[in-house]
Amino acid sequence: MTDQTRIPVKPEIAQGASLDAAGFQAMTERARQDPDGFWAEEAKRIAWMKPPTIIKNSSFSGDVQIKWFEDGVLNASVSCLDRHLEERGDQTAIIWEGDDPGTDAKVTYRELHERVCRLANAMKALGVKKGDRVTLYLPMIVEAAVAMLACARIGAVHSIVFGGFSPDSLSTRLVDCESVLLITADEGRRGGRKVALKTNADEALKSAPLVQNVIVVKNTGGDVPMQAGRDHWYHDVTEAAPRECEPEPINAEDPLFILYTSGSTGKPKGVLHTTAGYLLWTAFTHQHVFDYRPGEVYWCTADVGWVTGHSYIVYGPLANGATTVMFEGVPNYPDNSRFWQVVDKHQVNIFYTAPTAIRALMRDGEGPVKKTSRKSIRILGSVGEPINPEAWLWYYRVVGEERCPIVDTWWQTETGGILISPLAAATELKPGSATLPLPGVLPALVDGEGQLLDGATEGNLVILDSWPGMMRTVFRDHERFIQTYFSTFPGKYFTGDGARRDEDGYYWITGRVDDVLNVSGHRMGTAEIESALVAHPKVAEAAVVGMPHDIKGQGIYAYVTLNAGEEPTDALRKELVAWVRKEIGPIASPDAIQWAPGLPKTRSGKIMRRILRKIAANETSALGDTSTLADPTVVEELIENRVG
Ligand code: 6R9
Repeated sequence: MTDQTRIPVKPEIAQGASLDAAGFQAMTERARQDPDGFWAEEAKRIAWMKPPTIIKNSSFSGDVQIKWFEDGVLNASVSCLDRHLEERGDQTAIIWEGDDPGTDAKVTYRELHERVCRLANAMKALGVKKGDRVTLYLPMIVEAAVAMLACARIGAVHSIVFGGFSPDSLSTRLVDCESVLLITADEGRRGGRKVALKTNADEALKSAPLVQNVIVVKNTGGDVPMQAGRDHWYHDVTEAAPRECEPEPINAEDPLFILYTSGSTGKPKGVLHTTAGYLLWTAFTHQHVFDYRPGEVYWCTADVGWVTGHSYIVYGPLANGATTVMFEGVPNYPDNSRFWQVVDKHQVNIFYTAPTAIRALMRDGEGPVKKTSRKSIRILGSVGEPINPEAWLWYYRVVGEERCPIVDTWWQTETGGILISPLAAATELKPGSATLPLPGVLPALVDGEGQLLDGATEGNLVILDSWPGMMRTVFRDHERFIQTYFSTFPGKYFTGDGARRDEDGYYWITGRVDDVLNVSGHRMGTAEIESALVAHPKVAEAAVVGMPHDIKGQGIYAYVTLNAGEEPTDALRKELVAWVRKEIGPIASPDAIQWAPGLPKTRSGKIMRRILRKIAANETSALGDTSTLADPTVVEELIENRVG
């Protein structure tokens, strides 16, 4: 398989789609020629209280101001709930699938509306006002979506902290945005284990004095201490609250939420998204990228603690009146067939997951997939990291049985929603490529000096102008916003990613540019080498970093996880070096291969390369912040068995 492999849109997929290839082209053209006219028209997706007359007002230079629809007034929860009641009040809005296969629930739009209103009223009764920050530290339960929308209902700004984060991480985030209310649960469930949310929260609250109230969902029924005056049971406060709550009028540019994300330096940044542009972007992209059709069941396996959960479990799907699945569990519990069992059980039509999950499942072979039907699936999606062609093809052939297009969606917490991706019903696919920008998105590649590069080339991925869904600032640190995203290449938004563009204008994301290697003067994407390694039949996963090298400047250090049952021998090590030489060329030969039973990953599944670079460089005394690691013991093992 090469870059030349193409998978055209199948007629049965294009049939009846909201956007086919011609439609996509025409839309891209319209968005380019008359952005204001185009987005004014698209803004009709939103249920406005007062429609905007001003469309776009933004500048990537100087102070960097980004405003969309600035005189419009709306309430995001009305677009996600109220306006659906007449036509689809009794349609399922959320299918909840519990960690334990025996547990599930369906919530209609009408029920969701009532639950949101009750919690919104309960929050008001506790003194929460428009503009106040509310932190959510919840498992993947329906109440998480209810709490997000209840905040939106009263104009409070939610900040979700992933339920796997430590008390320390929670308290830093509570303090940074000065939250007045925390919504949590007694315990969460994941892979058959309990997660001590309330206990963690109590610990975090010791150093977050501004939090006045805590609302606690009784989820597992575990015994947890409740502090009188501060802690309130969710069921008590919501049962006592009225079932109707007038939506607060919100300006288009008022904040909807803050989400903390880590950069290459410093403490996590509070990425701030505002209301109208974000909502419009998630609805627009959810419809066209996945070709969502009314009545379909859509499942994004992310956690609401990450941006993917915000945009593509809650806001985008609900704004489109979709049926969205919320899964509390993990792909391998009770066994590694779980994803596909859930697909069959709820007859999922659109399935959206991460390459890390695909590679993990691929490691166990086809058996667990093949014993399920998966006939309901029409569209597959991928997000979070570059998907290597090997995993792409496995996903395509084994999971989708060559019937379903894969949309490889490139975007970031900062971008609010998908920017570069195939449209399921409109784009010819190339395995491993995120393909083309969506209408209204202007990506470009620049060299190290910021010079624009033309044609088929490789460079730093920047975006030239604003789109409605992008972040507006770093919460209370606009200077850091400018510094992080607009100072490397002045006047352009710098993504931090590198990409290649081929003759057809297709983008191939090569990974964070901080991971680009320079070996004997040759630039190389770590993803390229990883992809080659993973293509070897005995390799399950690989992570490649640069290491200091006397002669070459940088050498290639590869961490390799083998498939279950494979023996890590010296012969295999040699075989892999030869394999990479063959796949990419001699310049890509790994200088060191370390067998890695596991790789250090964040809880969202991203490999922490910073740590791998330090180990490769033998700088293990200064590993830096490891608090976001899913399993810190992995690091000790790697240090012990360092090569060289
Ligand atoms: C949505 C999300 C953003 C970073 C981004 C890039 C990587 C995400 C990708 C991808 C290649 C894709 N990334 N999707 N790389 N292909 N389809 O993941 O947001 O957690 O902020 O991460 O993830 O490196 O810069 P976030």
